[in-house]
Amino acid sequence: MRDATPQTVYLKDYTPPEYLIDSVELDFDLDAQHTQVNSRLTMRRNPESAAAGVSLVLTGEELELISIQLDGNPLTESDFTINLETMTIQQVPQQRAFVISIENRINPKANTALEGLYLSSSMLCTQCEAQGFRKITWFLDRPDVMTRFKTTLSADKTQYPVLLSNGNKIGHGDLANNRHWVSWEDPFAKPCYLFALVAGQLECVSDSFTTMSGREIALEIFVEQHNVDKCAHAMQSLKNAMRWDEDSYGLEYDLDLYMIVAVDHFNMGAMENKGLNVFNTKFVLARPDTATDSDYEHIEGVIGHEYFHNWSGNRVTCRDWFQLSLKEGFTVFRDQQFTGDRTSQAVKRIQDVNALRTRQFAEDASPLAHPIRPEAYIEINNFYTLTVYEKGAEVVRMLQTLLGAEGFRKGCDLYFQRHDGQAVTCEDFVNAMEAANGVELSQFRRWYSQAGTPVLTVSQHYDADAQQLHLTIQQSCPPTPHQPDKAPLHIPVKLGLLAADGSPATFVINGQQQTDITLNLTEAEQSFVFDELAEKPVLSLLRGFSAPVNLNMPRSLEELAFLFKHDSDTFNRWEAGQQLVVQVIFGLIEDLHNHLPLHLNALVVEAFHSLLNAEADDLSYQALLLTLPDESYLAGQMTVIDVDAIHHAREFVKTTLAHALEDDFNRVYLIHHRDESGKFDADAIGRRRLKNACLSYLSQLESSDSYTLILAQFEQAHNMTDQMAALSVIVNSQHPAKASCLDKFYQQWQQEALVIDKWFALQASSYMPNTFATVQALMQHPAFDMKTPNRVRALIGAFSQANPVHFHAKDGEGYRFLADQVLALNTLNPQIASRMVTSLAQWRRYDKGRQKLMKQQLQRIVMTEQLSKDVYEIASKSLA
Ligand code: 0A1
Ligand code: ZN
Repeated sequence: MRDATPQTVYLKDYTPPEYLIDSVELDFDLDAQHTQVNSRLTMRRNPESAAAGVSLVLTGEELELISIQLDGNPLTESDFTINLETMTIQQVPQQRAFVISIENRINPKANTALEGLYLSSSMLCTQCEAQGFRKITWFLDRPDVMTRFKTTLSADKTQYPVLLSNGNKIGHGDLANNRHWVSWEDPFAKPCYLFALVAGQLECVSDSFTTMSGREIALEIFVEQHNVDKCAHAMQSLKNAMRWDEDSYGLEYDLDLYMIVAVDHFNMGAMENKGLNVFNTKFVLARPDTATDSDYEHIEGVIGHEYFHNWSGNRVTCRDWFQLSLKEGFTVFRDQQFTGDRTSQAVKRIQDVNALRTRQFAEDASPLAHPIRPEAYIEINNFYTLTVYEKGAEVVRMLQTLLGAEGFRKGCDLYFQRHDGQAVTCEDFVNAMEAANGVELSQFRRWYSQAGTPVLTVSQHYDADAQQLHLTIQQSCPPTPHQPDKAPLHIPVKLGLLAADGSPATFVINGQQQTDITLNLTEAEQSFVFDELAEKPVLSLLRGFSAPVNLNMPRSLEELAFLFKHDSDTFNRWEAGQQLVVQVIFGLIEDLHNHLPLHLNALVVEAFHSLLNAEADDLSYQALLLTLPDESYLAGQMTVIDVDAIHHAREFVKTTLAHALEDDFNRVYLIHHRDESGKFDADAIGRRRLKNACLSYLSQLESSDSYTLILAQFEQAHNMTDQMAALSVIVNSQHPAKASCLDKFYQQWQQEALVIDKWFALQASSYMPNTFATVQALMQHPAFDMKTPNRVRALIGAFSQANPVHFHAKDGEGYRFLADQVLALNTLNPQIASRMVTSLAQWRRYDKGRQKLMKQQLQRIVMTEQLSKDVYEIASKSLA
């Protein structure tokens, strides 16, 4: 909990560490409530540090000191001082190495913040990123202090038969009183945020992988016994990731052992601790009847992400936490490429852009906006954001676009070669890209320091006499906190032109004949001329979403329908369909505001009709083409967000399409409906996606035929994708069997925590009336638990982040409810509490009435005593 004024940490204040820790020996005497940690730090002064002074400041929080020695001599009260977050030893040797030995005690069971050493179910585990190691023992808890770790764990043999830490197992043995010990040594120096230990009754699923140089790596996944049958997919994913990193980046695994442990209680998705990843069970466990196709994909993606960190994060790590995007943006980019290669690049790109535009763009447009390399923070855990991760990945993708795949790879090779074993900065990454390619990227660097989503305003003019297309693009970027004015960015803009028959149009630019091009936008306004165009072309701009920007380009519905049919760029074809519907929905919202009757433009019906009757080879892509823009995306496009009108207009479009194209939806549903449970190839997944997209439209009919079809799917499904798809449309309709289906589902799956999370989330995000009462009732459900982050996210998170209509109820009950839960979570788990506050951050985007109600709750939160730094930072910045 915070003291009176939480301190802000600034990037500009960075100085190298005054001391280094060359090696550490850690001994843990493990117990759920009384764990003793003995550490032996071999240290020396850092020759790179310019600081004067002979004292040593170690970080430590919530630790009970037993003893401390310097070079074997006990220190007394006058030799050191301890406050909330530090221990200062008055004097340490300056000219030679010295050893600090500390004994301290911690209580894992009392640790509900899930940072440091904690208890998850009956298992002990650690989470040290970003600054959790200081809750284990006093240390130099900063990523630029890299240390060789040797760790010995001792514990009761019955309760904790498995004892794991980083690196290689170097010894084990029995002790008195049914206890035993295991020693581990990690040969690679690492920052302490990559330290991990796990102890518990765990089963091991094992396999092996032969690397490109022929080394055999043991692969081990540790889970509780009842989950042993849900590890096969994670194991296969790990092997796929290892092979992919060799093939795509030439990067090989370095230890002889790679371990993954799945835990029920985890604040995030997973953690890349060296050789010992700790995962949220959500991203490991899968069986066809318990996990959906999307779950399967996410598992492979997260397993890949953590594995890729072994190079982009561990072998080359961050100098300080402001550089977080150095490892996260790059690693997200790598996992996106991996998933695209494993599934469909077209589909993956659309999913990623959709998530970026609905969620990261909202962050960029809020008081919490920050550059991918932030300049200040109060609590670093608040900066594991969509901006650092997802926008960070877009910045890396732009580098690849600008340098080409080969040039980018050369840059990566140089980066890993130059910096292996070092803690470096985003600047070092860009420097390597420049040096490997002989280019200059100074303007591009602004992407690291400027926040906000740029807007490109586009105008075009076709000159028939000159057979030329003139294109003018202006760039601007709205003000963000502490950044009222923005300098122009270097923005790669990919484009192509279409001829009247839909085929690619050839054009001449800079004397070269082409069918597509990447323009380098560097000025506030720039014009481009495309020659030798005998007829007026249709512009397909920002292909593949080549930069994370908003486009302001007037286009007719006819032009969008044309691109939706013909664009050869899969992203822009999907995007044209989205923008077509967006424009139509905004027209409907205006009609609603003017109390006019609603009519759906025939162009939309026609576009969907021909889509449903066209041949398609990527069915997952086809399903995306059929999916209407999310309500949160639509909200992001409105000056004053009107959640009710958005919902009403979107539902109107969906229902009207369902009535107009009922036969098509039924036919396509039946073509693809078959039982292929257990099959996860692209075709089977695509068939399920397309079929379930049709089912979702058919459910809008609220007819006895549609009820029968949906219920049959629910009852006959042998895979979670189909069962969930059916239950989801049942919950969001007036289906007469709703209550019994929900009940049946619960009875069927009550032993499977991850499936019960889905059951909570589905109900919390329902648009149907009475949802708020349901949410309140679910808070009292015996299966609800505030100490389990997955459950909190499933109920409180889904309600506040995925249910705009009910969360933003006019009377403010949703806001009050959220603030109540934030305050309850504040003491239990500040990280989860502060994540929940972010739903209120966008308060300025709503009408005056809602603004007032949201602001009231933020103020109520800020005024609360004993507020954690995490919650204080988000709530106070939201109000600023
Ligand atoms: N580095 C991990 C994410 C992570 C960050 C913080 C955590 O605890 C506060 C846990 C995990 C990743 O990117 O996967
Ligand atoms: Zn990561």
